Amino acid sequence: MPKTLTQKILEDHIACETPEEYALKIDQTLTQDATGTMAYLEFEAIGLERVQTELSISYVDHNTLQSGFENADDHRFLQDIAKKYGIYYSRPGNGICHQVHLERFGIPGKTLLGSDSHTPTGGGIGMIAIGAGGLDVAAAMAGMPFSIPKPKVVGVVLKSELSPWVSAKDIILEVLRRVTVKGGVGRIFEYTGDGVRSLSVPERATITNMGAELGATASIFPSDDVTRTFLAAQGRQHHWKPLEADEGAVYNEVIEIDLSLLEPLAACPHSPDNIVRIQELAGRKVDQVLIGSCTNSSLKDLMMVASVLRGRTVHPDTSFGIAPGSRQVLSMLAENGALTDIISAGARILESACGPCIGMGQAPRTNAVSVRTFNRNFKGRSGTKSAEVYLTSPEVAVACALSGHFIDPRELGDYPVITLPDTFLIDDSMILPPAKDPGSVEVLRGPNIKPLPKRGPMEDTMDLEVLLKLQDNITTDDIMPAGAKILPLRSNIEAISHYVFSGIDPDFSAHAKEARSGCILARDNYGQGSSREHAALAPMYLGVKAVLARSFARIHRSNLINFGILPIIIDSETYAAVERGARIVLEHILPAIDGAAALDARDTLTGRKLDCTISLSEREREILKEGGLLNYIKSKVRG
Ligand code: MIC
Ligand code: SF4
Repeated sequence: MPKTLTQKILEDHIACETPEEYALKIDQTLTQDATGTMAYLEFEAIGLERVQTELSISYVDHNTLQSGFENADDHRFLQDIAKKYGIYYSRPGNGICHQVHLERFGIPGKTLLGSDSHTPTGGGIGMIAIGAGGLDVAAAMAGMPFSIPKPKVVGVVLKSELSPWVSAKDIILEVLRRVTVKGGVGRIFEYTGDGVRSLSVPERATITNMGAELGATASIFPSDDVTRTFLAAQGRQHHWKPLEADEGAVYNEVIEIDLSLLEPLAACPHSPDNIVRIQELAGRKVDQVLIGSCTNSSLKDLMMVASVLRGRTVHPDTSFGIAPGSRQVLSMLAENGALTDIISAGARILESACGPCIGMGQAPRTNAVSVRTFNRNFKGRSGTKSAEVYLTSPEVAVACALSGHFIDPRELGDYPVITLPDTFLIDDSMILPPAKDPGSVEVLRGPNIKPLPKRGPMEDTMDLEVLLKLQDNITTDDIMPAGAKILPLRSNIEAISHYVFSGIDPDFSAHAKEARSGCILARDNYGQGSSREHAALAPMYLGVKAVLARSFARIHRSNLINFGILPIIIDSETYAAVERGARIVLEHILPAIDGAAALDARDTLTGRKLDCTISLSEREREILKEGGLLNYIKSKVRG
């Protein structure tokens, strides 16, 4: 039976299998600082002396704006922990985790679990790379397999080639247009067809990166000659092996895209699937342009940008910033002179880090139109609530920066010819190896590093106040905002809990604490976006015990279970019948978790019986009964 590439890699990694799930052996893990501090506190709590993976690496790229001691304390802690437990440490300034991982560590055919939702970027090099909460990554570092619901495999057949000025970003925006931000849940997107050959590894990675915005478990490209060329340029040809789907492999669903018919596109505010053609926006004023992020900051992207900028100046009314994806990219731009073109054109050069993508600086002005090559444009994520953020390719972004308004980049004339060198600049001196003698490492913990909050075993009865009634597609940025002010508190749950849902209801935290035990009511795709487990952990700390929604985003649903919060499925009628402020009593929770009885749920204000179900895998049942994954792991270790 011919197999898909996804099937082949998954089968190579199955540690055990149930009718609903695969538990996968994880070869590599990555963390970034904003999720990493918690993940390593959790790894410490598991109590092992060394990580059990083939490779684990800790990147620092999110919290690099050091406006107080907090981030610097976290960096120190991460560096010591890495040294002690057998983890590589990529220092701040070395680049964005996904870009650096692709350049220096990704290996075709391997599995990668990362505490960042854009970990699937690694699919660009032929990995099954999956984003997860920090606790799941801690468990993987401890050698435990990682479970995923058996995915549907979607074959995305790319035909023909892109026209000039149309780029990889437009391919994934087209997929988002067709599939939407919830259409990828439970699926792995496997790219095939003759169009694949014309895309370089970083271009493929732009596409797999934004598979996260589809809600997909992962996205993957074959490992072919293009992959070999990329690895050879990185001095890692020995990591290459050919990998592709068998001829005649059958996919659960198929999407066909004729690349030659694509046009430059944009995702309009405030969702990555709100897609229009650039031509429909033409002429609208643009106040800010930012190029960078793990989606579009490779050498090729920035060489193209530099060559368009050469000899030109940014529009006087447009603020323009560029954050190269890695130190390698930045150094190579500096060496070949492209950086001078960028600087001369008036761009502000930002650190090789996430920066404005996660609201760390460069918040646009009030009511601004901001064009970004990033992957998320959720309301308020830029740091300015009234800003309108559009997501585009670097081609569109640079054209807008020069003209000061939306413009189809095809109006700029001939597309620049970019030839990339056969060998890239390799300097791993900012990647620190772990200590040979871990016993000698002392872990410094600044005052920002607070112990993990705990939760006891699951209760059988709950009396919950409905703290909020929300709509579809609530993001983890809505639940637990990021940005320069809040991100530094990621290792301090008490402090960060004050900001839970603060963009929606500034009194939420105080109110939830007062209510003692509460729940959230929502519609579809609750918890889309980031992998931040703080969006479950901080609500748990405030007494949130259940979320009642029509459906959940994959990573957030796992995070809820990992922290002992019940993910309860409701129908539209129940949603309509329950109001904010209502009290819901849940009874027979434990048998309901076991699947042995129905969950008994009542709205005590109206007396109405509510239609609520909990659908769980065997493993999830055990975790929830223990009150979360950490308790579960400890109970396993105790035997
Ligand atoms: C993001 O893009 O939202 C982040 C910041 O990278 C998050 C992780 C985090 O919240 O720390 C992600 O995508 O998982
Ligand atoms: Fe960083 Fe933005 Fe990528 Fe998240 S999406 S890892 S914040 S660059």
